[in-house]
This record gives sequence, C-alpha cells and structure tokens, in this order.
Amino acid sequence: MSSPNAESTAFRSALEVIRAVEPRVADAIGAELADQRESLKLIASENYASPATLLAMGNWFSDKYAEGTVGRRFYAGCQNVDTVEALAAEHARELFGASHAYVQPHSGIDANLVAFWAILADRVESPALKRAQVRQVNDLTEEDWFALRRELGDQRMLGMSLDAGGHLTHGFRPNISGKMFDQRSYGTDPATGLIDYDRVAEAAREFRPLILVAGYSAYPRKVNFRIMREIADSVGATFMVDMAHFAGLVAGKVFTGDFDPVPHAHIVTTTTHKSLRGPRGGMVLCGPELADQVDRGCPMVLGGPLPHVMAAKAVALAEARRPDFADYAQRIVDNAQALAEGLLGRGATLVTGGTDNHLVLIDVSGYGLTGRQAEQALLDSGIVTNRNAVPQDPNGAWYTSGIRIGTPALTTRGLGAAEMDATAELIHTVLSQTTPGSNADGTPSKAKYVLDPALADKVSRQATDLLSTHPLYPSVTLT
Ligand code: DSN
Repeated sequence: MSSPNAESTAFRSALEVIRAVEPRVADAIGAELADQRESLKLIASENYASPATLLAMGNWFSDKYAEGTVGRRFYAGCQNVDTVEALAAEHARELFGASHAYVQPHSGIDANLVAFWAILADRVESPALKRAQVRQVNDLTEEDWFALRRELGDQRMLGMSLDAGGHLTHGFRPNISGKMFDQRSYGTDPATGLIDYDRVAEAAREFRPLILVAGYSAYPRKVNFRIMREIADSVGATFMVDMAHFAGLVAGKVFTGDFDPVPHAHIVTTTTHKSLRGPRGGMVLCGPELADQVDRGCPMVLGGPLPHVMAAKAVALAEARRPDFADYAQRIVDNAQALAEGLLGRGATLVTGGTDNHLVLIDVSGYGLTGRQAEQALLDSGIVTNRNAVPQDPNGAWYTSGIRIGTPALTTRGLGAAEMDATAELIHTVLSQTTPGSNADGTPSKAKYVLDPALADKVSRQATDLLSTHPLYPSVTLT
C-alpha cells in the first residue's frame, strides 16, 4: 500500500501541472471529486477506481501506438506496452480461470463487437475460405467474396430482451449489433420476473441462432450458465456471456459453479469499470478455439489499443486478485439485499421481489411515477440513480417505469447494511412525497413532477450526513 501522503501529493502535483496550462480543466477535475464525494451514488454500473488505477492512466503510455498483440506489433518500440498488456492478460486469466484474455477493447460495446466478429470469422468466414480452398479473404474471387459478405450479414442471434434487462448491444436495432444480426429475444416470466429456461430453449429450437447471448444490465438475479450452455449446444449455437455488470462478483467468487460464466461459455465479454472496479474499458475471455480470432480485434473493429488503460487494467486486476476483493464482492451483494429489504419493508415494489446480485430494480409505478420523474426527484435530493425499463414497460425505454439502483460504488466507500436501510428510507421518502406534474395544457406529464424543495434539501443533507461517515478517497486531499 502506498502512503496517503504519496496519493495526495500525486494528485495535487498533477493538478498543479494541468492548472498551469488550462486551469478550467484542473478546476473541473477537482469539482468532479467534490461532487462524487457528496453524492449518494447508486448507479449500478459505476464505481470508484483506486488511486493506483487512476494514476496508471496518466502517463507516457498514452502516446504509443501498439496495433497487434504482445510480441507481434505493427509498430516498433512496444516493449513496455508488451509488459503491461501481458501483465493485464495474465492477471485476467488467473483471476477468472480463463485460458485466453484479450485486454485491448476500449469499452463493453467494443468487447462485444470483437466477440461477434470472432464468432463470425470462426463459424462463417473460415468454413467459406476452406470451401473455396484459399487461405485468406483477399484470395477469394469477387463472386465468392460477395457470397461470403451476404452470408456474414445473414446470421441469427438470440439474446435477452431489453425490457427484461438485456443490453442494447445484444442485437437491438438502434445498435450496430441489431443491424448485423437477425435478432430475437427471450424475456422473463411475467409472473415471477425470472428467466424461464424452458422458454429460452423453445425460442432457440425455433429460431436456430448462430449465437446465444446471456448477460444483462438490469436483471437482479443470477443466471444459470450451465443450463444456457446446454441450450446453446442443443441447437449448435456459440454461447456468449456479457458479464459486464457482474464481473466483480465472478472475480470475487460470489458467483461460482453454474453461475460463473467462464467455464460454461465459449466466449465471455466484460467491461472493467463496473463491479470489477477498474479503469473504463473492456475485455474478452475465451478458450483456445476462438483465441486467434479474438486477437484480431484490432484493427478488425477496434482502433489502436490504449496502453495507458491497459496499464490501469493490469493494476486493477492485480487488486481484484487480492483476498480482500472477495470480501468486497460479497459485501456488494449483502448491501444490495439489505437495500432491497429496506425498500420492500417500506412498501416498494421490486422487479422479481428482491435481488441476488448487485442491483435492485424498483417499479416506481407503485408510487404513481414514471422512471423519469422518480430519477429527477431523487437527483434533486442528492441521490444519483438511473431510470430503467421494467418488463413489459408501458412507458417505453425513454420515460420507463423503473429506477435501477446498485451497490458497487457505495460498498467501495465502506457503507454497510445499516446505511443501506437508511438509504432505503431516503429513497422511499422522496418517491412517496413526489407527485406527477402536468403539461401547460393540463394533460398529465411523464416528465414533470412536484416535490417540495424543502424536503429535497432535507433529504440531500441527510444523504451527505450518511456519506460523511465513509469519506471517499480519504487518503486524498487536494488542498
Ligand atoms: N452503461 C452501462 C449501464 O449503465 O448498464 C451498460 O451499457
């Protein structure tokens, strides 16, 4: 561990150097720390990276092009990039028990694109090259190339529906994945809110996807990846898991056995900045069958790798291999369950009636509000969340009927079960005292709301008091 003094000195010195060039940027960085310190951050996909992870990103690695892979670059002088990329990949393989890790993706969408194109190359392009008896696409005749392009664009994907908690990058039309694939989705059981594996199997049998995707950004329960793999195998699909949201719970061995995607999936993608608590970025894990195709991610779909971010990934993954990370991961889930219980006990409606991961989805129609009204009223009260669709949401993806809350960030700050109950009280107070507003013509509005500003101020102060017992980055003082 570095000394608190070293961390303060490092950040202060960095701000001093930046301030000499563009003081407004230095001020904004300082203001961001102050804002994060003061707000009750319940965004399920956010966290607070360690000082070491943050500092690993601000250096000369940012200046280096490093297209290619470790030891096989298209640019000279990559020996130090090789060191950090190899370290990040080694930590990732050891942490997750994967045989191959590709740490270049810049984000989750990038990681998913790398995975999709690795699968397409393996399942569609390679057989086409073999049939044509050529080694690479440049050797195909115009006619065969045209046929291959059509075949690549005519593949099917089955993933979780958006309103059940799936992700836009799993084949939905507004995202490039929806333009690449013919997509169908599986939802959840309307009575329980849970994945119905028999229905997934039925959808797979009918649709015969090339890729079966599991993973979510707003499903508050575990997924049985062993069953999903069996379904994929039964129809010859490649099984892909996007574990971006719960990678920290896998790393911390809270999700094991059937609930750990790594032994069951052909390919696993993730971000590195959510429950895993690293820098913003992405990563792909796979077995030897897909490794070569995955390593072609740059320049297939990625711009040049970001060596400074790979350095930070190596630091964060090293942190996640320490024994205390398992304790952190368990506390994330304990806190989410305490928050869920606190809300249920006060009369809130939760999708699936609770949680067994890091997130809770409140159906705010029980408070007579849309997600958008609830999100804004909470924000006025110093509580940062995001609105989210609930299954079969009557208000659609923009206004929604849900509020998604998650505990990775507050758990990093050190808050525990008692503070989760206090947080549930604050959320319930705001939502139960907010009423829907009207448009100028008197019609009901899905965005406007009425909340007494004095109450919002009071809750905001209570939130600040709650946080003051667990300061963020206690080792860092900027003044
Ligand atoms: N933006 C992330 C989330 O909030 O879930 C995933 O895209």
